[in-house]
Amino acid sequence: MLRTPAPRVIAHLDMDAFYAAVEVRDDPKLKGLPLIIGHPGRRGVVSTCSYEARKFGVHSAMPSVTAKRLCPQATWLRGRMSAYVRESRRIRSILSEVSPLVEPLSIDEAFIDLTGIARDLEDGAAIAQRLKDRIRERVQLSASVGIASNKFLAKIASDMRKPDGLMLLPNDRLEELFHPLPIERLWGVGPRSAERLHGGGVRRIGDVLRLSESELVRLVGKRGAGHLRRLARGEDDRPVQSGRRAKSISEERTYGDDLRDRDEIDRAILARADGVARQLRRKGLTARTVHLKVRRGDYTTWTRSATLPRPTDLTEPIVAAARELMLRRIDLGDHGIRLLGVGVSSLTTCGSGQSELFMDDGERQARRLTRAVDAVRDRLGEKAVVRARLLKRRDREDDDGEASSLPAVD
Ligand code: TTP
Ligand code: MG
Repeated sequence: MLRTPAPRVIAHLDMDAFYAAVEVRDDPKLKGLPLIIGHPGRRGVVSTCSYEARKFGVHSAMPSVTAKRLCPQATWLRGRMSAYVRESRRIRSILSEVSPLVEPLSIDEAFIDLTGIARDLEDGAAIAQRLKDRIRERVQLSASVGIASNKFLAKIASDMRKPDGLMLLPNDRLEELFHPLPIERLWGVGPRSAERLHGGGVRRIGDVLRLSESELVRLVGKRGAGHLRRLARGEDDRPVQSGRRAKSISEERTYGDDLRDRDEIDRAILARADGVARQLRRKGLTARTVHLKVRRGDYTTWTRSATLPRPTDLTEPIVAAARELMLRRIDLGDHGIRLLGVGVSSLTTCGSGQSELFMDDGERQARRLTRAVDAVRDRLGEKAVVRARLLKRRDREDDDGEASSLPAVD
């Protein structure tokens, strides 16, 4: 007789106010204060902030000028990426003590497959509590964990009791706990599709299931409707995938004559970012962290990283982050650039294309164009389609020799 497989037990763990929490731990004077991590300058943005600062409405990715207006008394710190990466590794190693199947999603979150380790979801929650205790003991930081039968629900759950939360979201309590959440919480529902859904009277996740098939199709298309319905029912069969795949992807190039001109530097960033983004798409991965490596004419070498608001496999967000790093975090002095590299890490496997269905029109268009360009390049070679921006001084890019890989950053 065939036995139905035992239900899965999946945990999603996300550290609380991660960068800010590391700073408070290392300088207890900051405890209890509104603390903002980010660049306070005119064009800066907030990376994250303490929960005390969130009470004033400050949040990640907010322009620093807005944050200053909302919370003028906040303490600002630029952040110490190397410290956050070190803590992230320590936390991951604690997670690996609990299960061999750990899938890191970003610097401060991961899925942990507890199937076969926990007897059921309740037992999973008990293990998660011990995991939280262990993290607090060893790295003095607090984490929030969601436990459910799949990745999607576990991720929703970890966010429900933040900070320092532990949330069990069993299938028989979806109506009570999951369906009242705003529709925006469904994976891939961006501002525009949310607007369309609101127009059709869909504001909460449960509303999706109350709508007739034809009404839902009218709002988000046929494929969109199928995916929305599956998510609203809390269905997701993606496996937790641990390591072994690439941890970072990068391209770098050395220049015979140092790059000095702002425009030249911009084009070099664009060319490397474009190559990296293409590799991401080929491998079906998205990245959340962007790295810029610069060697000046005097051989001083810098590597700087930034976290993107959400994972991407498109050129533009990678270029934007790399340019920002070049502008703000690298001091060229009077020197030119001898070597320039762009890399990405915090890689995750793309979803099954679901998120794309609910993208904003602009984003969907960008992605379609990207796919078309990829297809031409696959058939005719990388140089068959060259970005207009790169065409101007193509001679320069062509002379620069082969791209090579940066060492893995993560
Ligand atoms: P998050 O887990 O999104 O945020 P958080 O850990 O600060 O707070 P929460 O308690 O809500 O989980 O991101 C993890 C870290 O990634 C965050 O501490 C800083 C960085 N980050 C950015 O640099 N920019 C961003 O836009 C976001 C969202 C995060
Ligand atoms: Mg977090």
